[in-house]
Amino acid sequence: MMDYSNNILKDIENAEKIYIAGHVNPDGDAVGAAFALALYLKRLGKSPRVLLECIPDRFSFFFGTDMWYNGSYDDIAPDIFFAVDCGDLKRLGKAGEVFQRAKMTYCIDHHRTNEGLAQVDIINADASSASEIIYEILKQNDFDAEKDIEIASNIYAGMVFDTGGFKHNCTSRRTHEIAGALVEGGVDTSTIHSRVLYEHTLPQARLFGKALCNMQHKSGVTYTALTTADMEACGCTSQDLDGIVDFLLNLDKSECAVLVTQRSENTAKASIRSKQFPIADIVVALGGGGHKLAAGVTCDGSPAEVAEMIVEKIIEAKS
Ligand SMILES: [Mn+2]
Repeated sequence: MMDYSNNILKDIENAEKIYIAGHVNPDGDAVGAAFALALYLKRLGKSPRVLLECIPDRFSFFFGTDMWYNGSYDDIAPDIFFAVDCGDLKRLGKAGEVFQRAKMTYCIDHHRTNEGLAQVDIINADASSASEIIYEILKQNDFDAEKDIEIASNIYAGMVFDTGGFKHNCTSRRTHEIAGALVEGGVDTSTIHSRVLYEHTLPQARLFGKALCNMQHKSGVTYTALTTADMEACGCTSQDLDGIVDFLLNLDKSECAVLVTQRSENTAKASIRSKQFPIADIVVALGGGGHKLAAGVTCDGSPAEVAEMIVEKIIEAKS
């Protein structure tokens, strides 16, 4: 097991203004890890605030979301800033400015492409999720997350999200051991799995249908593109895309899958997944980041153009 013991407790003890932030368009791991850490700091007598650009509705069940700070970032000058589940300063969005002003910075992350961005980097690309790393940090500082149902539930939900329900190859024996301890601690596993992975709204189902209508396949790569107009027609935003790219990847003919969605007039974000072929290098070369088999990048162009460009690069690289 990686040794996470460092001066974190001393740094926390000496700090008053503590801020925690996750990546933009926060997913279940970013929300879970951020609020698990925030609750831990609260148990230590601190009053941390969490900076996330939003808390998507389906993650509103996480504990501690009253610590979400939704005011102006202008005057915030943290004693400590924790970036969690974020492999790249750009991905902090406007919280990145707050990061720059912090006296002390920590990064707690598991993205393989993270080369370090804080004064103290706690990065383990072998961990399933940032939430799993939070569990280990607490454990090595003599705090048993499984004995605190709120922290335990947040960590469990973050792990479930990033592992796709303990299915993706980032799931290790240790991931299952931690999950086991959290289950023993009483987390409501079936509700968490449903909320994090399976519950969808009607608009999301319509968007899913649109994505499948637009689907194409070329040389082992299944891909689809959605414009802002597509999303609006279904009553959706870019927060409603979960599950689409994984569905494309699970098709029998898919070695890789690409979902491209429009983000502005002339930019589109690609989410790329692979069953085996490593895609991180292709994505990093385009200015993005992620993991060996799951990564993302924002590029100039229409969704269709960006999709064709990335699909060509994947086909070229794997042939
Ligand atoms: Mn993550």
